[in-house]
Amino acid sequence: MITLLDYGAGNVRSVINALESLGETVKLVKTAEDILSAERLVFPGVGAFGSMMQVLHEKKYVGPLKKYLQSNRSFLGICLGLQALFENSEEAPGVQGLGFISGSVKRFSTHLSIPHIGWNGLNIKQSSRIFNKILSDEKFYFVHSYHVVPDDATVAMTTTNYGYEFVSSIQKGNIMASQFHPEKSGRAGLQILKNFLDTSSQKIKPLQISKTTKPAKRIIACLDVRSNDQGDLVVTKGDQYNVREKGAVRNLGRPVELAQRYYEEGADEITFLNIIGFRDFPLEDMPMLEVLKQTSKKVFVPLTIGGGIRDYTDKDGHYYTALQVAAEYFRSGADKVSIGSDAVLIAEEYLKSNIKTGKSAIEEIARVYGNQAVVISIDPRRVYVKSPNAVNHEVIETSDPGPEGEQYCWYQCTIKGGREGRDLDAITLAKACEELGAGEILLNCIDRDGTNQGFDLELIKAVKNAVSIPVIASSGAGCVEHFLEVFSETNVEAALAAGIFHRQEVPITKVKDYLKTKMEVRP
Ligand code: 1PR
Repeated sequence: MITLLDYGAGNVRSVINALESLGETVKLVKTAEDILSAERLVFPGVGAFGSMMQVLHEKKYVGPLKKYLQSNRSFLGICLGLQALFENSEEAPGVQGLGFISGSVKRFSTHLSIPHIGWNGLNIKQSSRIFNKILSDEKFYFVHSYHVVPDDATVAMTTTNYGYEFVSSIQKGNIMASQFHPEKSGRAGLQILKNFLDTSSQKIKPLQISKTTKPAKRIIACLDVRSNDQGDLVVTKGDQYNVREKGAVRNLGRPVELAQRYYEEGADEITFLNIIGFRDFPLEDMPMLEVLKQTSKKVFVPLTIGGGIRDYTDKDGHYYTALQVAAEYFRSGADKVSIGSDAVLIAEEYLKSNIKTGKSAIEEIARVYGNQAVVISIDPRRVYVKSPNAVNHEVIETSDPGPEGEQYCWYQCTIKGGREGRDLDAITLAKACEELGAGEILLNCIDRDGTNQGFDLELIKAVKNAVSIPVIASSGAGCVEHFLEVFSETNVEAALAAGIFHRQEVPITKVKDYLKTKMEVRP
């Protein structure tokens, strides 16, 4: 039996699933007494430091947590559960943490994209049973904008490099805590959890003396999901967003099975897009929630879900906010939500006055679940123009001229799965969404989608250069060389593909094998 502290924000389901997959029974903390009587406690913090401490105070957990830590019983903090152990955080000035470790939590100050999202390595600084059977080139999943700075460097169990070296986990007696997410770090992460649970095992020597770790480029498998004409939920794939062939919706497999296959083949993340979510109310579309629940029991890498995340009034007149819709997805196992159509409408409204209301779906979900949990999915289409001043949009010069020899183009945002073009360009949308608090951009391209012709590098460069949050390049991957091209010619952190994986033309293992001698990828 292991006790887990869920204070109500974020995806604790994944931690529970990971522990249960290792044969543990998980007991959730319901009262302060549960903390005091626990023998092993896991604290997976998600969201923001200030709101976490507020909830811990409201539930009267702060005193019991401090007592538990002082008693030196087995403890594992994850992400914010590590940061909570410190005295304070730049994220919430004036708010006191648990103060178990002296030091503070600071925001990253680096030229690299913030949040630090993705897979990175560990420099082991303290021997610990937790590294049993962990290979030295293993990578772990990070997602954070802040990192801990202990006053006493000897508490560091590992460090990691992201622009500079930061402390990525600590160990003080039986208290361990990591900034990375073992529950989302595939096989290696499950091994770390297993080692934590096995309190009888011997300490082992450090595996690495000193090494500079590097963030890995991520390879993401995307599953476009919808019901086919028989009412079955299927993975489909379009050509330039048309998913029908001879009138019927293409059926490329079952969502949970395919997700599991991609996980086993080494996908660094899985994205589900409910491509007709804009039509229906997603909370009525229970199969999608079920897909997430089932997948998160078997797949231990980050899961993103998109489609239909917006405010909604159902047929009985009940009003649901986008935050409530997102909350349901997080509870079912999602780590991030992706907002498509609604992001365009939100940005249009925001750009009229440049005043943040704090009430848009982007702002609300980011406030509660953290910026890293909000991905903006952009569905742009190229529009050629004769001169850079022809339209009031961000226009780029293109080396791929239009049908009438046009040398310039802009990228028009669309909504409702490409069905409706808007008077907004992709670069302006990306910048506006970053200002509103989005943590990542999923950059599709309708012209390239399903064509196997390679990513639209001009679009990707233009958007990536306009924002400082991570960008996922999407649409058009046809061979392994296209991944090398997008990573060498642009600064994107991740590349996503669908068709080549579904049709088994290029398996993920082949992409990784090809890239591994040329750049940092997760093994
Ligand atoms: O607008 O918030 O309800 O979200 C709907 C989501 O569904 C959006 O993220 C939108 O991109 C997606 N979507 C809507 N219609 C389609 C369609 O195909 N008819 N799919 C669609 C978008 C694009 C990619 C695709 C890549 C890679 N799919 O994610 O997987 O282009 O494909 P490839 O490697 O085969 O070229 P909302």
